[in-house]
Amino acid sequence: MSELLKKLAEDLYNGDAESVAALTQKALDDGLTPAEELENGLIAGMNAVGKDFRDGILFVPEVLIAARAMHAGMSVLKPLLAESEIPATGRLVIGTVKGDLHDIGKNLVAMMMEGAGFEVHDLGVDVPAKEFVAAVKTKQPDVVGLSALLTTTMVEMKGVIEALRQAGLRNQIKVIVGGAPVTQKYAAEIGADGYAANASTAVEKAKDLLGIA
Ligand code: B1M
Repeated sequence: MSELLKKLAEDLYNGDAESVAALTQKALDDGLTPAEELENGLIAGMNAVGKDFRDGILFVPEVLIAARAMHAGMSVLKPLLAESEIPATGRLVIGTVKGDLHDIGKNLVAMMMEGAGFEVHDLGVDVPAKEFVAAVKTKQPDVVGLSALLTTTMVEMKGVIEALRQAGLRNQIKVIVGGAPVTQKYAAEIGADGYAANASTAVEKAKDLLGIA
């Protein structure tokens, strides 16, 4: 891995938002692709944060500062990830489920879907089932994307699918779920149409489900 990406990951870990934004831009200027920067710089740094958070070396305030640095890097990449020369291929409503405040992965999925030509309606974080139902009625999406990062909140996904069914909307949309604790097996159990492990496979899955090449 290049020294620049290593430094990017380190500065993200340390929560230096200004440097993360500058290095993300520098790496682009040096010819690195947004995907390389994401995987080996920003996400690598955030994975190190996650590990030390789990092990009690970092605490919520430090993680929040690292998340702010992640957002700073992502905002540099956003125009590139969301750049689309092709017309919209579908409409997506996306959100992080009720009780869950993690938005970095969900934002990445939203950016990459936009980049693939989807019209994206992002409902944000901590979104109750009834808000997903209301958005399906007003925005008429083809796909609903649900994100959850906690084992305690992933169960909310089932509630959203059930609420969509009760509102008579389930058959008119495809539901894709994702987030660190979510698996293909869990997606099948709760009756989602698809599971994606990361943002680029989310795009592939959505296109697949809609029959778009
Ligand atoms: Co939280 N947190 N957190 N946290 N946090 C995790 C998730 C945790 C694994 C950390 C750990 O212990 N190692 C752990 C969950 C344990 C569990 O449930 N099994 C945890 C915990 C416990 C908590 C709190 C409960 C801590 C506390 O308060 N004691 C608390 C809960 C708050 C709440 O939500 N109610 C909490 C709080 C926070 C912060 C607010 C401090 C901050 C979030 C800031 C923000 O998002 N704006 C935070 C962070 C940053 C993390 C870690 C470190 C990083 C998450 C992240 O952004 N990763 C995380 C540890 C980890 O995951 N390694 C952790 C980078 C991002 C690009 O990856 O989000 O996985 P990810 O998204 C990926 C894929 O999952 C997938 O694609 C994305 C791109 O590849 N994906 C989808 C995601 N959504 C998708 C949707 C799709 C398809 C794919 O289709 C629709």
